[in-house]
Amino acid sequence: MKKNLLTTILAAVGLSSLASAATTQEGLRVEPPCWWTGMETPLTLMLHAPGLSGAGVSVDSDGITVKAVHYAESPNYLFVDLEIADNLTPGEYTFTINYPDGKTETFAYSIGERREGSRERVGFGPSDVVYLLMPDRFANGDKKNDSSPLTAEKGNRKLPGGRHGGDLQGIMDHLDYLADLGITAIWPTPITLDNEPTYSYHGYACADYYQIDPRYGSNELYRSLVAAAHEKGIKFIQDIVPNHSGTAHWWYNDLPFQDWIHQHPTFTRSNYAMSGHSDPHAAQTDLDACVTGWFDTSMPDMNLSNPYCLQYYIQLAVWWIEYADLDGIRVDTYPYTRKEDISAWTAGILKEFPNFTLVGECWFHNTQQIAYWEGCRTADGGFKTNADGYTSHLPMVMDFALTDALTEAFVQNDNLGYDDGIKRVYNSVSLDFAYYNPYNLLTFITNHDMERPAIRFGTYKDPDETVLARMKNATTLLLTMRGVPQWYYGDEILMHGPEEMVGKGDAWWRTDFPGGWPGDKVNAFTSAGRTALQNEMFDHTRTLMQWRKTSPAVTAGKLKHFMPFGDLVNTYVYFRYTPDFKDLVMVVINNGVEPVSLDWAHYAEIFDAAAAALGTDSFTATDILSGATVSRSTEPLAVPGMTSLVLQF
Ligand SMILES: [Ca+2]
Ligand SMILES: [Ca+2]
Repeated sequence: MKKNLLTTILAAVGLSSLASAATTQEGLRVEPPCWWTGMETPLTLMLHAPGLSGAGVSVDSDGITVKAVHYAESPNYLFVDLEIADNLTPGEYTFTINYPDGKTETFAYSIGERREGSRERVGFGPSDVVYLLMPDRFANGDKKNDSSPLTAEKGNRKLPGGRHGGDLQGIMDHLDYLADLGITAIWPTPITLDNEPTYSYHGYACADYYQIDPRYGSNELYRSLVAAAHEKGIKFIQDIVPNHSGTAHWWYNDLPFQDWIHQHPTFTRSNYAMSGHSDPHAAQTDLDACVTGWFDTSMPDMNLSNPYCLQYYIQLAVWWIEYADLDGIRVDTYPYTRKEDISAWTAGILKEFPNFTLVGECWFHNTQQIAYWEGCRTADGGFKTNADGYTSHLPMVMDFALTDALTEAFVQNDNLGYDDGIKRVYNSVSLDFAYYNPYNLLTFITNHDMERPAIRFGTYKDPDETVLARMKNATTLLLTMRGVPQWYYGDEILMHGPEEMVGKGDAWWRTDFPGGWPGDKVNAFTSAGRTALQNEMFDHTRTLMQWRKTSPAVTAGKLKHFMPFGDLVNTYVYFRYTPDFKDLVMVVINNGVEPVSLDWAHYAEIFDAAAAALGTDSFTATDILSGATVSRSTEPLAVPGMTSLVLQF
């Protein structure tokens, strides 16, 4: 996205000081902390201070109209509906609160100028590779912020579930590493304040939606990081959780409304049964238990059926996109909110940013249930709608079914049943009819909630050649198959986690990237610091990620796949191609331990169509992985066991 640099700088300078002034003024909290002219989203300020109920609000500009003031059940809130004239001069305005007892109080509020082209920003998609990292575990660029006087949990790298000190500066310091690897987007797990007393590093129990956790940095540093990433051609995705907040959130002990969160006589956990949304036979009581139960004891469950709450969550997402210049949002626990409410939330964001990408975590094990949540735009300009009339408005969902399939497939290298081995992947992809756009699914080998592939494809011991071969094949699949590949930090070096952490939960697959901390004995950010095995994995990944950017067949082309069968029972062959066949890629993944021979004639339907389009029946390719030249001929194509070919014709 091209931007007017001067405008961006001026907006940044103008907003940074004012944004913090609005949130830190003694006794009064104002959210969102600033806003912009020319926004589609209606603006409702949430004011929080003792005794606000009954107060009036005025402002020193004809260009800003206080349309309505709403009181909450708590006496300490005001919700102020504002209308901002399109021609309002960007700047700082003074609002006056007139308390019922005659007292007055003023606060400054900044209405800035939007970034040029902000509304039209285009989100991430199939041309991208998304790098998922946990900021506490990737790199520690600032040891001074490992603990903060403002936060409860202090840094302690010895605790597997503790705060290890990774931060935004650490990401900033390794942008060159990431650009060299070939990723084009970064998705960090949540970076806003999580102030739980323990186990806060994951960030999913938010304590302040408008503040970057000080152990990660500041709002200003975050904005600088996104800008620096953009300079290197890397997009940025923010992880936002509209389903729940944290018990340490500032509003938890003074809720504006009793139904701001879902409350139960005693702690009630969600039944996690998200199937009720799409199940035509579901009992309402089961569905209610899913959407109103808490995800965990530290995570109050938000009620987006409360219109103020819904508006609050729409605004905060819009605010971060505009403030930080984002390219995407990853939505945690998407189906744990009532489906009408989460749909309204998503639609509210897309109203402001029609071409933006939100990807929802809809963690189901079968394709039909995942596809229910795909609510992408259709060719006629509407949104994909299910047979029962529901649309989520969600542009992208995650292909958990493919992850399940490949997890099983790549460890089955011998002695197969009919639907075993790589056939599992073929079978999963063959269900793509359920999607409106299967090319726009987020695909992944693993994420932060699953064991790493170096564990799943091997043992609890350190990875060996077998794990490497399986992981290379899985990587070839991920980076050439349809979809938007998402990569989990450290898999490029076969990160594994120590054996003593077996059975100790998710910290096992969230270990620190070696070399990310000052004084680390090993620095795997450099080839010199990696083992031979790690370098082979890194080079395989890097080669494919860098090449992928150059291949329209893979990033925008079609897919045709051939069933693993007969002598090729554990070999997956598929083609990616542009409609004009000018870019044609043949992928061969031999998941079996034995070498195989491919008969070119079996793939005649592709080569005949390409020959007709190109006016030649001579096809010579380069294997992107080995550099070898391969020509279609009457001789069979030999593929060694446990290897893959990526032939670009
Ligand atoms: Ca730090
Ligand atoms: Ca919920």
